[in-house]
Amino acid sequence: MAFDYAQYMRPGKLPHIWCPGCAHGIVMKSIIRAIDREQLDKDNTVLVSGIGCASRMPGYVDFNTLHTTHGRALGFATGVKMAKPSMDVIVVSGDGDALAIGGNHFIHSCRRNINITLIVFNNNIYGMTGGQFSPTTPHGKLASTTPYGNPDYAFDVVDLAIGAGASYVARGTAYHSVPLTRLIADGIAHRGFSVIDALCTCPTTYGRRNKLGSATDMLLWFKGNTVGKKIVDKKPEKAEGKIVTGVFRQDEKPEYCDEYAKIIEKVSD
Ligand SMILES: Cc1ncc(C[n+]2csc(CCOP(=O)(O)OP(=O)(O)O)c2C)c(N)n1
Repeated sequence: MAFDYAQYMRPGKLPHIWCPGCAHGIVMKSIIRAIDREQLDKDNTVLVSGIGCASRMPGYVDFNTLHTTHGRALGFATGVKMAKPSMDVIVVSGDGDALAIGGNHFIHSCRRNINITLIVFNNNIYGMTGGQFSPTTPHGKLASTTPYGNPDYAFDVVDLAIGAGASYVARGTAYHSVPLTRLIADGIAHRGFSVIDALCTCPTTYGRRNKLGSATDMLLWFKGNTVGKKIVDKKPEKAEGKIVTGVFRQDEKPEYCDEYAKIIEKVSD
């Protein structure tokens, strides 16, 4: 039987604002399926975003949702989680939202290991504001603010999250939406801060300017240019020139709200 997305959608909110060919909708569907897979209670689930195209998702789905300020989604989510640790808190963020203006919240959330799942809709660009370069725009690529090629080097979201202390770190792509669902579901199930780098596409403000072909071509690029971590673990040479996908870290580590509760108990005696 076909999966019933409608049970998770807020009535009357579609059509969405995403451009034709935008992959954000695919990532949204993977998140919904992951939530369903983990059998989260809609009334006990909180979806928090900042601002951007990716950050429109809370407007469409029927959870407790917060559409906050640019870069501050993790700050708001941390407040929610600390006030109501029993709630399942999920954050959706663009690469600009999560790693430029929100970069500080990103690294400190990783460091704290608070039990929140962050999905970065990584389309390599500021989509909503017309294609300015972001911290994940590759070196040399064109953006409205780097018309002669980006002189910066991109963050590797996985390396950054691991370095900052996140206890579950994974990368998937919008082309591989079924494995992406599994990566997100495992991130939700993990007790600690989970980061899923969801590679997706912005044909309108990034693809066109960089002559990457149609929306379909951009998605198919992921098929030919990624390799699974399990394959690379056996044959490291397979990673040559490819983006590696899969689970990069999955460690047990004390969780922030648990540690905070212990302190409250200790000082309340
Ligand atoms: C404090 C603040 N600075 C700048 C903006 C303008 N702004 C809105 S969305 C955005 C970037 C969005 O890019 P990203 O987070 O990568 O998400 P995408 O739109 O690509 O999904 C910016 C700079 C803002 N709304 N608030």
